[in-house]
Amino acid sequence: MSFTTAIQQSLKGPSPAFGFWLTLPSAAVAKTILHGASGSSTKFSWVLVDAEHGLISDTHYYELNNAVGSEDASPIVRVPCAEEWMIKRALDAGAHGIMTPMCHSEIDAAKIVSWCRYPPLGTRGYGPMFAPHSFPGVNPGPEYDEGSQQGVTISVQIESRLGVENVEKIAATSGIDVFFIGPFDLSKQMGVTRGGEEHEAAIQRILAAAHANGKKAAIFCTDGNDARMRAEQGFDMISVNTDVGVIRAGMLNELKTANGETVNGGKREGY
Ligand code: 3PY
Ligand code: MG
Repeated sequence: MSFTTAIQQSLKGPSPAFGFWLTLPSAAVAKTILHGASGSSTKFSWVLVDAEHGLISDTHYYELNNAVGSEDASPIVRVPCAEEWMIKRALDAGAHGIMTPMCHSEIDAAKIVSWCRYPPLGTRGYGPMFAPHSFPGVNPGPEYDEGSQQGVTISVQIESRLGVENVEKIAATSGIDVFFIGPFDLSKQMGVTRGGEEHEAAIQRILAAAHANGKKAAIFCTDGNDARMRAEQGFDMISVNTDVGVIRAGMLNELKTANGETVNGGKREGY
């Protein structure tokens, strides 16, 4: 069995790799969304397991990674910050990919790649007793050890003014697979309006830099319309919505309908 993941397969396909944000430490929520999506013309190929802002921590990684992996989707763990030990813990618990917030330079990017790979390619410490469990068909030992060297998807978030200024250099860093835009932080860190001209110019600069270097560009969206617009712009990987965003909006809309109010599906302002 060759080492392959749902996200890597999906990124090779003709349409964007759609995923969603998991902020609740619940395998049941993840599986409720993923399971039995076969009737649909598209499916989620990845789930962002959010240990930066979500209620998820290190102790939840193993169960969540296995739940997502068992549904033919890839768990990608967003670690709280770009540190070697945090990335190691996520990978050892079976993440198919990692995401790090706030990548500001090519020096940051090169370190992150090194932390994801065993020597001689990098400095990842060895001990993947549990990592293969979330990779269907991948055996412990050489199959995981060798396959994961290139098979783990490495994403860095560009979401600061410095990150945008350095994005062409960061995008040229070998080993980073995906440049993931965090639009909320990007607007706050740049001190510009989200959705305004400067914000959008920065987003387009990141997209262009990724593609000019043969890399994938990804973005966080707040609903399906936002996601469709980014798909039409050529983004390769798109987060459509969050678990809590959908639960809250869905429940409030049902309440409005029950109360005889019009439901217009308006865009929300936050996560
Ligand atoms: C941001 O918008 O800042 C993100 O990191 C997406 O979650
Ligand atoms: Mg962010």
